[in-house]
Amino acid sequence: MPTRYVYLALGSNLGDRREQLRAAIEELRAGGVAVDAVSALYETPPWGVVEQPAFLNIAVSGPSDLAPRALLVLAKRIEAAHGRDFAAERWTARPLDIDIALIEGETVDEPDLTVPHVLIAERSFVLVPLADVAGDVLHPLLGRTIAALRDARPQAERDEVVRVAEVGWERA
Ligand code: A4P
Ligand code: MG
Repeated sequence: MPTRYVYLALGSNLGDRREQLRAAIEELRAGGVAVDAVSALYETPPWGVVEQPAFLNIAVSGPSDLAPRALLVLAKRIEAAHGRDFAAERWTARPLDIDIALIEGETVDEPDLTVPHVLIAERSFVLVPLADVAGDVLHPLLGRTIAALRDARPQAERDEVVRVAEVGWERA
Protein backbone atom coordinates (compact mmCIF):
# COMPACT_ATOMS: atom_id res chain seq x y z
CA MET A 1 0.00 0.00 0.00
CA PRO A 2 1.16 3.59 -0.52
CA THR A 3 2.22 5.35 2.64
CA ARG A 4 -0.59 7.40 4.16
CA TYR A 5 -1.22 9.08 7.48
CA VAL A 6 -3.38 7.09 9.86
CA TYR A 7 -5.15 8.50 12.91
CA LEU A 8 -5.92 6.22 15.83
CA ALA A 9 -7.99 6.77 18.98
CA LEU A 10 -6.86 4.84 22.06
CA GLY A 11 -8.55 4.32 25.42
CA SER A 12 -7.92 2.43 28.64
CA ASN A 13 -9.95 2.06 31.83
CA LEU A 14 -8.49 -1.02 33.53
CA GLY A 15 -5.05 -1.58 35.08
CA ASP A 16 -2.21 0.91 34.74
CA ARG A 17 -3.99 3.01 32.14
CA ARG A 18 -1.19 5.43 31.33
CA GLU A 19 1.46 2.72 31.02
CA GLN A 20 -0.74 0.67 28.70
CA LEU A 21 -1.24 3.64 26.40
CA ARG A 22 2.49 4.38 26.43
CA ALA A 23 3.30 0.74 25.62
CA ALA A 24 0.67 0.67 22.85
CA ILE A 25 2.45 3.55 21.08
CA GLU A 26 5.66 1.50 21.01
CA GLU A 27 3.78 -1.57 19.82
CA LEU A 28 2.16 0.40 17.01
CA ARG A 29 5.60 1.58 15.94
CA ALA A 30 6.93 -1.97 15.99
CA GLY A 31 3.90 -3.08 13.96
CA GLY A 32 4.24 -0.61 11.09
CA VAL A 33 2.72 2.72 12.15
CA ALA A 34 5.51 5.30 12.42
CA VAL A 35 3.76 7.31 15.15
CA ASP A 36 5.09 10.88 14.97
CA ALA A 37 2.40 12.77 16.88
CA VAL A 38 0.78 11.92 20.22
CA SER A 39 -1.98 13.99 21.82
CA ALA A 40 -2.05 15.21 25.38
CA LEU A 41 -3.44 12.70 27.91
CA TYR A 42 -7.12 13.10 28.85
CA GLU A 43 -9.30 11.60 31.55
CA THR A 44 -12.89 11.12 30.43
CA PRO A 45 -16.11 9.83 32.02
CA PRO A 46 -17.34 6.53 30.56
CA TRP A 47 -19.60 6.85 27.53
CA GLY A 48 -22.14 4.14 26.61
CA VAL A 49 -22.08 1.95 29.69
CA VAL A 50 -21.64 4.47 32.52
CA GLU A 51 -21.08 2.03 35.41
CA GLN A 52 -17.38 1.53 34.77
CA PRO A 53 -14.12 3.28 35.71
CA ALA A 54 -13.03 6.53 34.05
CA PHE A 55 -11.00 6.25 30.85
CA LEU A 56 -7.72 7.73 29.80
CA ASN A 57 -7.96 8.63 26.11
CA ILE A 58 -5.39 9.74 23.56
CA ALA A 59 -5.03 10.01 19.80
CA VAL A 60 -1.92 9.28 17.75
CA SER A 61 -0.99 9.66 14.11
CA GLY A 62 1.77 8.73 11.74
CA PRO A 63 2.55 7.40 8.30
CA SER A 64 1.93 3.75 7.59
CA ASP A 65 1.84 1.53 4.55
CA LEU A 66 -0.50 -0.98 6.19
CA ALA A 67 -3.79 -1.56 4.38
CA PRO A 68 -6.89 -0.72 6.47
CA ARG A 69 -7.55 -4.35 7.27
CA ALA A 70 -3.92 -4.98 8.25
CA LEU A 71 -4.15 -1.96 10.53
CA LEU A 72 -7.26 -3.44 12.18
CA VAL A 73 -5.46 -6.77 12.66
CA LEU A 74 -2.53 -4.94 14.27
CA ALA A 75 -4.88 -3.02 16.60
CA LYS A 76 -6.68 -6.22 17.65
CA ARG A 77 -3.34 -8.00 18.19
CA ILE A 78 -2.11 -5.22 20.49
CA GLU A 79 -5.44 -5.16 22.37
CA ALA A 80 -5.21 -8.93 22.86
CA ALA A 81 -1.64 -8.67 24.16
CA HIS A 82 -2.99 -6.30 26.83
CA GLY A 83 -5.49 -8.87 28.01
CA ARG A 84 -8.54 -7.52 26.21
CA ASP A 85 -11.52 -9.84 26.72
CA PHE A 86 -13.22 -9.96 23.32
CA ALA A 87 -16.20 -11.81 24.78
CA ALA A 88 -17.05 -8.85 27.03
CA GLU A 89 -20.08 -6.68 26.33
CA ARG A 90 -19.73 -3.81 23.89
CA TRP A 91 -18.66 -0.48 25.44
CA THR A 92 -17.56 -2.06 28.73
CA ALA A 93 -14.29 -1.77 30.65
CA ARG A 94 -11.09 -2.76 28.87
CA PRO A 95 -7.34 -2.51 29.45
CA LEU A 96 -6.85 -1.17 25.95
CA ASP A 97 -9.02 -0.16 23.00
CA ILE A 98 -7.60 0.99 19.67
CA ASP A 99 -9.99 2.41 17.09
CA ILE A 100 -9.07 3.50 13.57
CA ALA A 101 -10.43 7.05 13.55
CA LEU A 102 -9.33 8.16 10.06
CA ILE A 103 -7.05 7.11 7.23
CA GLU A 104 -5.79 9.79 4.86
CA GLY A 105 -7.56 9.59 1.48
CA GLU A 106 -9.49 6.45 2.38
CA THR A 107 -12.99 5.41 3.32
CA VAL A 108 -13.99 1.86 4.19
CA ASP A 109 -17.55 0.61 4.66
CA GLU A 110 -17.56 -3.09 5.41
CA PRO A 111 -19.43 -5.11 8.05
CA ASP A 112 -16.50 -5.26 10.45
CA LEU A 113 -14.58 -2.15 9.44
CA THR A 114 -15.84 1.39 8.94
CA VAL A 115 -13.39 4.24 8.35
CA PRO A 116 -13.84 6.98 9.43
CA HIS A 117 -15.03 5.38 12.67
CA VAL A 118 -18.81 5.82 12.71
CA LEU A 119 -19.16 7.59 16.02
CA ILE A 120 -16.21 9.96 16.09
CA ALA A 121 -18.27 13.08 15.37
CA GLU A 122 -20.46 12.37 18.40
CA ARG A 123 -17.75 11.84 20.98
CA SER A 124 -15.73 14.50 22.71
CA PHE A 125 -13.50 11.80 24.21
CA VAL A 126 -12.35 11.08 20.65
CA LEU A 127 -12.54 14.57 19.10
CA VAL A 128 -10.66 16.47 21.79
CA PRO A 129 -7.52 14.27 21.69
CA LEU A 130 -7.83 13.80 17.91
CA ALA A 131 -7.84 17.56 17.37
CA ASP A 132 -4.38 17.69 19.02
CA VAL A 133 -2.92 15.61 16.18
CA ALA A 134 -5.43 16.18 13.35
CA GLY A 135 -7.18 19.50 13.99
CA ASP A 136 -6.88 20.58 10.34
CA VAL A 137 -7.72 17.19 8.84
CA LEU A 138 -11.04 17.00 7.01
CA HIS A 139 -13.55 14.32 7.88
CA PRO A 140 -14.05 12.95 4.34
CA LEU A 141 -17.78 12.27 4.71
CA LEU A 142 -18.80 15.28 6.79
CA GLY A 143 -16.53 17.76 4.99
CA ARG A 144 -15.57 19.49 8.23
CA THR A 145 -12.29 19.57 10.07
CA ILE A 146 -11.73 17.63 13.27
CA ALA A 147 -11.30 20.92 15.16
CA ALA A 148 -14.68 22.15 13.83
CA LEU A 149 -16.37 18.90 14.81
CA ARG A 150 -14.86 19.20 18.29
CA ASP A 151 -16.03 22.78 18.61
CA ALA A 152 -19.57 21.72 17.64
CA ARG A 153 -19.88 19.45 20.69
CA PRO A 154 -21.74 20.84 23.71
CA GLN A 155 -19.42 22.78 25.99
CA ALA A 156 -20.48 20.70 29.02
CA GLU A 157 -19.42 17.50 27.23
CA ARG A 158 -16.08 18.96 26.16
CA ASP A 159 -15.45 20.17 29.71
CA GLU A 160 -15.68 16.58 30.95
CA VAL A 161 -12.61 15.70 28.86
CA VAL A 162 -9.93 16.73 31.31
CA ARG A 163 -6.33 17.20 30.22
CA VAL A 164 -4.25 15.37 32.84
CA ALA A 165 -0.83 15.57 31.13
CA GLU A 166 0.54 17.77 28.38
CA VAL A 167 1.86 16.76 24.96
CA GLY A 168 5.11 14.84 25.52
CA TRP A 169 3.72 12.87 28.50
CA GLU A 170 4.70 9.54 26.92
CA ARG A 171 8.37 10.56 26.88
CA ALA A 172 8.40 11.75 30.51
N1 A4P B 1 -14.69 -1.88 13.78
C1 A4P B 1 -15.36 -1.28 12.76
N2 A4P B 1 -14.77 -0.14 12.40
C2 A4P B 1 -13.70 -0.01 13.20
C3 A4P B 1 -12.67 0.99 13.29
N3 A4P B 1 -12.68 2.07 12.51
N4 A4P B 1 -11.71 0.82 14.23
C4 A4P B 1 -15.11 -3.13 14.36
C5 A4P B 1 -11.72 -0.27 15.04
N5 A4P B 1 -12.65 -1.25 15.01
C6 A4P B 1 -13.63 -1.12 14.09
O1 A4P B 1 -14.92 -3.10 18.36
C7 A4P B 1 -15.93 -3.90 17.78
C8 A4P B 1 -15.61 -4.12 16.32
O2 A4P B 1 -15.69 -2.90 15.63
C9 A4P B 1 -14.21 -4.58 16.03
O3 A4P B 1 -14.03 -5.94 16.17
C10 A4P B 1 -14.02 -4.15 14.56
O4 A4P B 1 -14.25 -5.21 13.68
P1 A4P B 1 -14.27 -3.53 19.70
O5 A4P B 1 -13.16 -2.59 19.97
O6 A4P B 1 -13.96 -4.96 19.69
O7 A4P B 1 -15.51 -3.36 20.69
P2 A4P B 1 -15.94 -2.11 21.47
O8 A4P B 1 -14.78 -1.18 21.56
O9 A4P B 1 -16.61 -2.50 22.73
O10 A4P B 1 -17.02 -1.55 20.50
P3 A4P B 1 -16.95 -0.27 19.69
O11 A4P B 1 -18.25 -0.13 18.99
O12 A4P B 1 -15.68 -0.15 18.93
O13 A4P B 1 -16.95 0.69 20.90
P4 A4P B 1 -16.00 1.87 21.10
O14 A4P B 1 -16.55 2.92 20.29
O15 A4P B 1 -14.60 1.52 20.96
O16 A4P B 1 -16.38 2.14 22.60
N6 A4P B 1 -15.87 6.01 27.12
C11 A4P B 1 -14.81 6.84 27.19
N7 A4P B 1 -14.85 7.93 27.97
N8 A4P B 1 -13.65 6.57 26.50
C12 A4P B 1 -13.54 5.47 25.69
O17 A4P B 1 -12.48 5.26 25.08
N9 A4P B 1 -14.64 3.51 24.78
C13 A4P B 1 -15.69 2.70 24.67
C14 A4P B 1 -15.64 1.63 23.67
C15 A4P B 1 -16.91 2.94 25.44
N10 A4P B 1 -16.89 4.12 26.27
C16 A4P B 1 -15.82 4.91 26.33
C17 A4P B 1 -14.66 4.59 25.58
MG1 MG C 1 -13.26 -0.30 19.90
